[in-house]
Amino acid sequence: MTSNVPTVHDIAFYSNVEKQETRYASVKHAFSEKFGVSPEFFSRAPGRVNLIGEHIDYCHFSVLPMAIEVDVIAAIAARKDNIITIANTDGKFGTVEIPLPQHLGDEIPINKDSPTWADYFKCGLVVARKYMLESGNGNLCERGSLKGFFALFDGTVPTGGGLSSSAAFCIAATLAALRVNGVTAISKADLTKITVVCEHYVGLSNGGMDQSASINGEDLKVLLVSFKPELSAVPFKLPATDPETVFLISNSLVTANKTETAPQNYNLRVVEVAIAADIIAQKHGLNVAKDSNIGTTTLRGVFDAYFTQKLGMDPWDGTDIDIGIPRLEKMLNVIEEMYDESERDGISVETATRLTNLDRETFEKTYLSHFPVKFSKLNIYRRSRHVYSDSLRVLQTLRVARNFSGDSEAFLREVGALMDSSQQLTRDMNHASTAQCDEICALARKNGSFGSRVTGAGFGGCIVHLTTVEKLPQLVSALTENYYEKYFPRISAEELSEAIVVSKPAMGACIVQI
Ligand code: NG1
Ligand code: MG
Repeated sequence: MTSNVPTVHDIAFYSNVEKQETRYASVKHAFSEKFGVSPEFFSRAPGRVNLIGEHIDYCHFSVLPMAIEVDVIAAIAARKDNIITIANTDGKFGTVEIPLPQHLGDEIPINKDSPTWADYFKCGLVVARKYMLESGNGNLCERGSLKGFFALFDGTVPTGGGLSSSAAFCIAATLAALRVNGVTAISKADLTKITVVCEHYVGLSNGGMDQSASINGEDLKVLLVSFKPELSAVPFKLPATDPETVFLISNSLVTANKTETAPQNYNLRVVEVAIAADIIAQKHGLNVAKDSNIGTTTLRGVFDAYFTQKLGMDPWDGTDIDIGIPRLEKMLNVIEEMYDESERDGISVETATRLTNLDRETFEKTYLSHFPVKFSKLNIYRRSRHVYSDSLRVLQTLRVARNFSGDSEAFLREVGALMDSSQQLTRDMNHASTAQCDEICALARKNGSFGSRVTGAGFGGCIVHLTTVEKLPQLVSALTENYYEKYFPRISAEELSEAIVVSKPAMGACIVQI
């Protein structure tokens, strides 16, 4: 992760050349019409799909995502004053003027309560500015204040669909702000490090999977993203298969709003796994560093401590499959032994307070004050099972890839089965699926998918299917007839083509010179 962010001089690099050239030309034209000047460059960042390992990145277990071809691009031109004007080719996002702070110490205000698209943009601005001030990279320090610019965004990543449109947007915004302010090179590692916290500024306690995937994606390679001992993203090819493997992504067209204070809440998962980790630490007398997003221990932290402190084993670097698999299996037994029947369907705040050995006030301050969460019971047992089991599935997937014998059918069946059991967990243990998503998965499995699962945060959004080029037509027509035409009878051909996306692993974020 040390190379520079690639600069794409020739947009023919993209796989769908015609479509991309037309698209860039039309955004360029719209930019000149709107702002009366020509853009100087484009920043772009792709969406991502996660193949396996869900809701475990913020627990610091490794995940297997890939960047995809749909992306967010932004045409940019610097201005002389210090105002940023952002506009979008999609009329539902209004044009917004953002006056920039005049002094280095001034804050850029962000609305956490009901963030608009401009607030997401400001997240990119905040992290870009912080990076430039701390590293001295770029010419912000000499100038003292950020430079204004015009930006016209154009996105093909569906919003609220679990394909990380938000991460792609924040990264494209960050790259634009860096470049306008004189940063001509930044390592992928640094760009990842600064953008993983972008959405914390709009009140989302996300992990680092999406930004890692969007930035480190490479053509035809999936990524092993790890968080310990430090954030890393290793691109690799799934073993060559014949028939050709493809990932089909189908959008359930049910959108999730993760920051709402509904029980189907992303932040609540973050809180539940933090409490789960502290309960294990208490129960087993472990001394664990606090390193989660909300300043508590993580399920990965207590996992490592359990084996090193309690059983005296060597530390695990997080990638050794043969060490990780038996340890995760053991941890699942530990969880089984910790909770009796009455605690498995959720516990009250009183019980959780007792199990963490805290008083009520400290409990609330520690877990419930960072992000808005609403719940009737805390699902500690199920979330712990989910996290350790899905982390196990990631390693099992790597093992299947490592042990590839040349039998493609067997490979697809084995990986597919892991994706299917991950989906079951998502539904039963993490409660992050929906009836529609389950229906799509079942339908797909009967029609040419080797494995199907909700990808990303869930609560709606997209399903990723493992299939082959050969089986694609059957799968697409089954989904079209038995899902889209059934539930969305008025769906247009264009909407349908956006709802079903076939993607191979694609290239990560970059600046496009024009
Ligand atoms: P989505 O909802 O797909 O952007 C979210 C988190 C990830 C990860 C997944 C679940 C954000 C920006 N990202 O992804 O970090 O936790 O859910 O695996 O919220
Ligand atoms: Mg998102």
